[in-house]
Amino acid sequence: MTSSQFPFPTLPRDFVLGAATSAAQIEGHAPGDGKGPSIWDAFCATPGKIKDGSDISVACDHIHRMPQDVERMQWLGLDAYRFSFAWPRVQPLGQGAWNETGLAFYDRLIDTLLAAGIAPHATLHHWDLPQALQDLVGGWQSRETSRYFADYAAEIARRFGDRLVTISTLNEPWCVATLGYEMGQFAPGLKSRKAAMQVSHHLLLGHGLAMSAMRAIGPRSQLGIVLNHTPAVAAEKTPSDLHAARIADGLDVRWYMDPLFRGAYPADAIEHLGDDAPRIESGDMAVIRQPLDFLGINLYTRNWVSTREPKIPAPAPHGFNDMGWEIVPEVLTQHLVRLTRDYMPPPMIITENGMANADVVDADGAVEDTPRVAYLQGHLDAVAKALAMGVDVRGYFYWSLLDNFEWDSGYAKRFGLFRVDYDTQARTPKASAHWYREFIANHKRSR
Ligand code: GBH
Repeated sequence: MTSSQFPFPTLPRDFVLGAATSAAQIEGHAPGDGKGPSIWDAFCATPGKIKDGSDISVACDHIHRMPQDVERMQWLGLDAYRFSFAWPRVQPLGQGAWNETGLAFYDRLIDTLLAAGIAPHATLHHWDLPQALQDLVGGWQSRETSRYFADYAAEIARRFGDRLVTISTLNEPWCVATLGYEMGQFAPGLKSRKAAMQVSHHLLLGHGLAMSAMRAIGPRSQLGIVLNHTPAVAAEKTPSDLHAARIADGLDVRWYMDPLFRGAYPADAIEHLGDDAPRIESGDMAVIRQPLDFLGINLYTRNWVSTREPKIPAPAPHGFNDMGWEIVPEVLTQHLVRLTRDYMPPPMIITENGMANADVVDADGAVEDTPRVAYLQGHLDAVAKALAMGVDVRGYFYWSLLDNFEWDSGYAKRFGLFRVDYDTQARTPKASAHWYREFIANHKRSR
């Protein structure tokens, strides 16, 4: 994979280049180590929920292969690695006793990263809620969970706040609420918009309570949140498409950004929701709106909104990924500019960006994934363009380091820089890994 075909974008000297994973998607189980079940274990055990019928009991077996996986990060030359703590590994019931064996794993992971010169960036909740909280109080449908989450956050800040560079409270609350409680596509699999919107509020409340609890500990880590944004674009400039795109934006981008930065849910979205709007107690919005040290943005694609029948298809000059998501690198530039203009956010980090690809393994075992190289190059270039326009973005984490458990798609969709053979657990760097490695080496030379 040559740099002449995919030229290296120029980024600032101190720009952080990394890769990301999450606990439920890579760790797997180590029987007898005290980890409690999460709602994703239960969801995987429900027939028909995971497309290939798989589960997360082994995944990438990272729990047993962590040191070698850190060596792979070192081979890539990563500045930083973003991982998540599995709440039920740390605190099996989501309240009460801490699991020292689970905490010791993350302690080793962080020290191994630091010894390798890789900055650890952690997320507290990447969707694997302790099943006990789901059973006991209905998970995020209850405000109790927001309070338990803050206790857990404080414990992590207390134990690891001297070594973690950043701590993000939540990963993608939109996915948790909407995909988990409205669409039934993710755990716990409910199908109620009313429940989903209440959940979104409790997630934000949990974020706010966790921020306060962690600030009280005074960790050295920067504290923030990670949001996923799928910018909505009207297919035609008709009142109907423009209105639909506006509502989609209100329920995705503004639903989370407005409470965090303006202290209120967007009025048009509240009106659109009617009876499904969440119940808010006095003081909640002040808890949610507190200064963030950084804002993590996950961006994969845009939302092409067409209300005409049949729908106007997305133009997709760069095609679609293996999930069927349109590839539109320029949306990343446009969206970073828009967030800066509308919210004056703290420094931003691209905490996820990547693509699933039906990778081709050659006869000699090499993994050919040119579309991923193009995606990576295109989006790093989009970040460089946003920087040139004055946006404050400090880092980029490719999703994902490894092929892994892609939630309801099981193991069928591959986002990794490394291919994982799930029979042998062998990892093979793809062409994109070689390109990213050369790009990072080139970038470091220019420092
Ligand atoms: C992330 O979610 C997750 O954080 C990560 O765990 C996951 O593995 C990764 O992405 C890949 O899925 O409008 O139909 O074109 C991203 C979730 C992806 C949700 C894009 C909205 C829009 C699809 N978002 N999606 S569409």
